[in-house]
Amino acid sequence: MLKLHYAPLTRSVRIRWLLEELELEYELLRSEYNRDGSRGFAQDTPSGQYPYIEDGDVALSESGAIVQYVLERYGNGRLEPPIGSRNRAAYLYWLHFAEGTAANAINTTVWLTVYRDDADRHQEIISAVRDSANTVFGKVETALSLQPYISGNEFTAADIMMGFTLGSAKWLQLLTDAYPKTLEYVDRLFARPALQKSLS
Ligand SMILES: N[C@@H](CCC(=O)N[C@@H](CS)C(=O)NCC(=O)O)C(=O)O
Repeated sequence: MLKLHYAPLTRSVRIRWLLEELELEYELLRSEYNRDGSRGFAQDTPSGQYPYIEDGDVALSESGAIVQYVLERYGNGRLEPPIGSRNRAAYLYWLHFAEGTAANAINTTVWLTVYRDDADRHQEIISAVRDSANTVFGKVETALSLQPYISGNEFTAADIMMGFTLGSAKWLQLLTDAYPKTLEYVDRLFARPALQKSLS
């Protein structure tokens, strides 16, 4: 059975959410997040980070890679548009945009405001990060003005990747009511039973 190394409020929520949406059986190896921000890779998992999975002789980290692996192995076509279909490119874009681009602003904000207590000495960086986050939210708002989910009319794993990122942005008060469609989208995603279960 697939094992998920999980700590609350980390990116491992994405994987638990995915597994719950797919109604797969899995073993949850739960521990608390080590808040020692003085170094990276400080977590109690084989990779030093969350999430991390073990599935037979496969071991994997990186939430985007894990999402793709789980869908390939257990998805049976669920939660992603088929290869070659109209929405596939948009799906891949948002699936990777979450960690490749959108997470940068979130990571820097967490670093400066959660792990350090001298944010007031870094106002220039904080302001640049806010601009970059607003560009991200602008792109999301535009996508959601065309369709209910990030890459089309259906809920997919790209919503799982982006939902965690945008939920973090809301929690950090980076995502404001200047982006009403994005806020409504985040609330809609957070109302899903599979995500609610993954937060406990
Ligand atoms: N891009 C990676 C980021 C992994 C990551 O930074 N995980 C955080 C938790 S959300 C972590 O474990 N950080 C602790 C550390 O590096 O010590 C992913 O999407 O999995």
